[in-house]
Amino acid sequence: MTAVTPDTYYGPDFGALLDQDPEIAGLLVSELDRQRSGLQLIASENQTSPAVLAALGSTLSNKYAEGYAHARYYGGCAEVDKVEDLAVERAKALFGADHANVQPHSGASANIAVYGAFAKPGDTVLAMSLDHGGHLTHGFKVSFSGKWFDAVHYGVAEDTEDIDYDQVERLAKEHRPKIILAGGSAIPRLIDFERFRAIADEVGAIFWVDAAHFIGLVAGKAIPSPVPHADVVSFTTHKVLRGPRGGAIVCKEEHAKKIDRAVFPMMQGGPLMHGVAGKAVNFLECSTPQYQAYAQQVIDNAQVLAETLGEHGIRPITGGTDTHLSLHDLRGVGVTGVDAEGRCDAAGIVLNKNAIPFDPEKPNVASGIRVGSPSLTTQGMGTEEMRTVAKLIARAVTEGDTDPEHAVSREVRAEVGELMARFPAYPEPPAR
Ligand code: DSN
Repeated sequence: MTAVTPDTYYGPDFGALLDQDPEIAGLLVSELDRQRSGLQLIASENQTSPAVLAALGSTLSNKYAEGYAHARYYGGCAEVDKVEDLAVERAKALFGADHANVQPHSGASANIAVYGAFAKPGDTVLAMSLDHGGHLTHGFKVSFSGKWFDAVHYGVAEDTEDIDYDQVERLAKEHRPKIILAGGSAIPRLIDFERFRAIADEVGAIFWVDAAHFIGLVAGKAIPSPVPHADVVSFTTHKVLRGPRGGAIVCKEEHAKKIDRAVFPMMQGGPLMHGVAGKAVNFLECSTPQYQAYAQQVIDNAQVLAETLGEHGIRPITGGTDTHLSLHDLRGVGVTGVDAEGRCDAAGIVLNKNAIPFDPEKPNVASGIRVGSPSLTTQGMGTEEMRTVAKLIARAVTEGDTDPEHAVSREVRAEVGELMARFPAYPEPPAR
């Protein structure tokens, strides 16, 4: 384990934490150590910058700022008003949006606000089913969204494994939903926003895109944007986008008041101003040519990962990916998702089991894995390394074991270690 020193962790005044609470300080360091010692392939994770971490660890955490900039319910908000103004202006510029709300604490919170703005309990919402790649908050039965709204679900077509747009249109005409929602957590292909818009217009529905997974690629201009087509776009700021953990919403001007009122006071109290500052820092980072190069590399890397895993019999759903993630069917190699996840974990490779469309297994077993390239791309790996990573995943999945002491686990872990040494996550900062 890395020695605990003030310089080890990228937070302001780590020394104070170390003195006061060595137990928690030690856990922060051992988590950093974990992030540094394995391949992080969870498609929804990334490694945010030291600058964003500094904003998150700042005294902005102390400030109550209920309301919006220049219209707060507390005094002393002059400085945080400037922070929120910057975050909002940067978000609008980055996404070409009429309006931005940067206060949602998370993606789920942002989604609650969108429902709150446009629907009442009992209203019908048309969204992608979770087992075909949607999300819990898109009407899954045990989520608030499935309990409070009448959720109707579309899925993917059996032959293409991509969104069945004809089904979306058929269900929209049949159920006349208040909202049509596009997006999800395991969709490897680009979404046809024009087609969704046309369907929503035909039935008079609000068109909402939950862009949490891919908004970072949109910010980097690597894939088309939903913003010109959708009434409202919700997203998280910590996935490909690489900002702080949090949520945000952009929308058309006509919906701005509704969205703001739904975030506060309907859904949240005071915003997390340190998080808002982190979002502002991130939006500025995303406006650079370096970020655009990263976004394109994320896609190039994901495509090579998907293709090479396919060459090892681990078939990519839809035949590949246009984005940062691929979903793989393990039935060809006779391994379940839960076993694959465990075998990879034992070999120093962190990824998640995932249901695949029409999965015969239960979700906690699953027939697939989901693989994402953002973290490794942030570490500077390119397509050559992705071929190596895919081979290591394939070896761990097909020959490995959930026992970290198994020979294959040890061998793969040693190769992972070499790769991580060449492309470290959070390299040691230069001595000051
Ligand atoms: N849990 C996130 C994911 O992994 O996709 C979505 O909320």
